[in-house]
Amino acid sequence: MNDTFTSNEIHGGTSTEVLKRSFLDNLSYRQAKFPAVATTYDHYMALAYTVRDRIMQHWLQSASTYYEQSVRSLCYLSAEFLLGPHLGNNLVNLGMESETRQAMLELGLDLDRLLAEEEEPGLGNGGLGRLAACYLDSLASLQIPAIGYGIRYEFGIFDQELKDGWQVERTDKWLRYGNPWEVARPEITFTVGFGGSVREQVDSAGNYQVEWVPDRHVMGMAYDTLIGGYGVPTANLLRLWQAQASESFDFQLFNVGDYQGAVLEKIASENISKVLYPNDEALQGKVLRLQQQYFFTSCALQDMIRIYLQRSSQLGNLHEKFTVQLNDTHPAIGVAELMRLLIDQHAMPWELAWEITRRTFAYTNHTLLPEALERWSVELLGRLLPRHLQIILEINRRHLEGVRKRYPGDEERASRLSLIEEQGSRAVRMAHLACVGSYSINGVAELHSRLLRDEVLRDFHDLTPEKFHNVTNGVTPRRFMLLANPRLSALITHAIGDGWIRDLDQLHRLEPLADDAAFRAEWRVVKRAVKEDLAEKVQQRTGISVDPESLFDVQVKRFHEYKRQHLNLLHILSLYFQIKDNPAADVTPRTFLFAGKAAPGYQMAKLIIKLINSVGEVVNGDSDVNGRLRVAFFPDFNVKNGQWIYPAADLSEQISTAGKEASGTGNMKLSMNGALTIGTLDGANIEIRDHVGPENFFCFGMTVEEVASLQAAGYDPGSLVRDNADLSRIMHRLSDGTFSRGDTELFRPLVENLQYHDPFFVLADFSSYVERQREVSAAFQDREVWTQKSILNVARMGHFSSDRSIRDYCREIWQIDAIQPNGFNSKFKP
Ligand code: HBZ
Repeated sequence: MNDTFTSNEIHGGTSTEVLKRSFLDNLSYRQAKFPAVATTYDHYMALAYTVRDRIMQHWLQSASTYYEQSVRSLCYLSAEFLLGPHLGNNLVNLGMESETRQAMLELGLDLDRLLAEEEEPGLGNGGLGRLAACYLDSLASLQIPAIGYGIRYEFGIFDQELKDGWQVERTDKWLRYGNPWEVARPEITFTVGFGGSVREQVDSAGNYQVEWVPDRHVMGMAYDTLIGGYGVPTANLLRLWQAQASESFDFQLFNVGDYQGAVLEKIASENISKVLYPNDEALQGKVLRLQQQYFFTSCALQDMIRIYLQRSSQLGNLHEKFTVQLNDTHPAIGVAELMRLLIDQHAMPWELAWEITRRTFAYTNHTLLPEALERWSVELLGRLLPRHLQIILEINRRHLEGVRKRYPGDEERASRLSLIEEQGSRAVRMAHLACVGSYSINGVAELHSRLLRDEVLRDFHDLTPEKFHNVTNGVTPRRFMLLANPRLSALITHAIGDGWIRDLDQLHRLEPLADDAAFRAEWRVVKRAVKEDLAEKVQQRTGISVDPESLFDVQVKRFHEYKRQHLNLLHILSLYFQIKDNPAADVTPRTFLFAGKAAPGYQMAKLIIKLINSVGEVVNGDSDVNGRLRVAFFPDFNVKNGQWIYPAADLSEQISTAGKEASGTGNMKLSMNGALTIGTLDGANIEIRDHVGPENFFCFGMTVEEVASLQAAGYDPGSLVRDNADLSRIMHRLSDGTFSRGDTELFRPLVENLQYHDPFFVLADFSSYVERQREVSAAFQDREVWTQKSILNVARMGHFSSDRSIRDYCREIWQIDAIQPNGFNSKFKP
């Protein structure tokens, strides 16, 4: 071994010389390529390994410290982690971007080209999955001992393409060329059972015993991804489970000569982690989905118990060493699974097991939409997990016994609080299971938490008010400012130092600079440059040329009727017809940029995508418009593309029906990058407006209360169309073929839905929206005032860092402290 370098330096040093050497080593010994034949992808891989080794050093140190000190840890259980590309983020968090760029340069390579090679792990649908990823970043950055547990989907969220304006789904083969960021752990494998029956018997000592005999076993194997904190020597684990066929079972079939059967069995088992369900906010009730949920939750809990038993011989204090956060109800079956593990596998009495379980779990709700609240039919659950159904029914029996004692004679309340829905076919209400089995229940923005307390979970709030909390969501400024917007970050750091990156409240120090004309000019130079970058991408991806001087009006998020992308469209049409009436009209030039995926089975959402593209085709090509309005749909919205889009927005569209968006997090990413928001009083918009100041936020539309009273009074959208000439014309033109090459049927479902039902009150908020948009257009004409508002938005967004959210969780819910890894030998030495 060459003694010029210690192993720490080879794998941990960040000088240009050491980086070059490690990189070349990895190219040879891990990627097995010599320089003359190495491709750009090989270079990316070699660099990824080089960086991973450095995080690995931090992880070894963190893990050994956690072990020695037997610390209290968080387990974050989530069916989704929407991580986004690792390389750039890890370089930023390790503080080695410029050395790396230099090292690559000296080897004749361009770091940006290597960065572009990475296929992002799209293991999530949208906000919920991305929130989990932001929280992992903040947990590591705040040095909180934590493990993220989820599923290693072979196919993540589909890639979106557009064909003739329609969304087309393509499979996401992110693992095709290997994943340098993960470490396979074949030694960490657990067995998960499905189906079969429950046998009850009394043993020779007279003890009542229950044995679940599944008819099928699947193995879950761990794959670890290291999550390094920003500017600290801490790294935590994201442990994702992959399903594998259990060999013993295959062999049984194999031995009786049923080779086909054995192979089919193997395929069925491995299907469990095959693909992410691409539905957000809608129930599918598919058995494979329940298998996924139980599979990863069981593996996570078994792993947690394994880790606990390394340091302790009995499980009575499990809840003191671990707390488990349930990211929505997707892992809520864990309540029954922990009971089963403690009672059936570790011979614990019910009462003690229940005490531990109740003190272990905490539950975050992410939706108020009734159709998104998970319910599993009793029949299906009993077939797949008979022992768990039995446990759930016993939890419910005891729970309702308590309810009846507390509210004698109030049978209606008891049935509302039951874990079982009795109407129609019986179903287990997973949110109720999570509430009863947890010590904490939280919503993700103040309004959302209030609506949970007062409406959706009102009876639970009456029962156990002390369990209820709010933790408003946040996003990581490392990925969404520092990495996505290096120009703005450099300007901010130049003005106030770099303390804001770890303490986002320091952005407040920008406030006085909003009044500094020279600073405003620099701010505009940055905005202009990032808009040019985006304009180039838009041209590449859509063929549409957009003017960086125009107002960039951006709505990027999943497609859903409650998010009301079609309200935005109605405004575009209103402007368009204004120009058609008077081509000389004074309109503020705007680029309307949309991006987002629709669930493949959600026809209305897909039709809205088609309509955006159809309107774009007409508007963009109309010589009366003369380039003043541009409509572009940026395909395949994902983390990587988001990083291009967020920095370039002038206006952020957050226009959901009040009471429907639990929080929103794109609203935060856009405002942090200097966009002004046009938004309803929904989700975290309300808190954003409170922080940035109502004068720097364009608020419109009905409040939650107004929506409720309109609904109660009987809403008639048709009358709004009749009474509003602008709206009548738009609705008419949507159905007369103007935007559908003469086809009068194409958009009929959309138009009729609005005219006759309008479940999300699009038409009811139309006038208020258009009026506010007029103010936006006027405000954008005064660039000095606009810039001032943009600076104040950024200066006042510190509250929406995910670091603040994690601190809130630690203090109010988890009771976990930060830990410094000890004995560390690097520039990160604490
Ligand atoms: O969670 C979102 C909320 O809609 C959004 O308001 C909030 O900011 C965000 C983070 O708290 N919810 C989702 O993204 N939900 C899903 O993606 C989802 C995925 C699978 C499901 C159900 C919902 O089965």
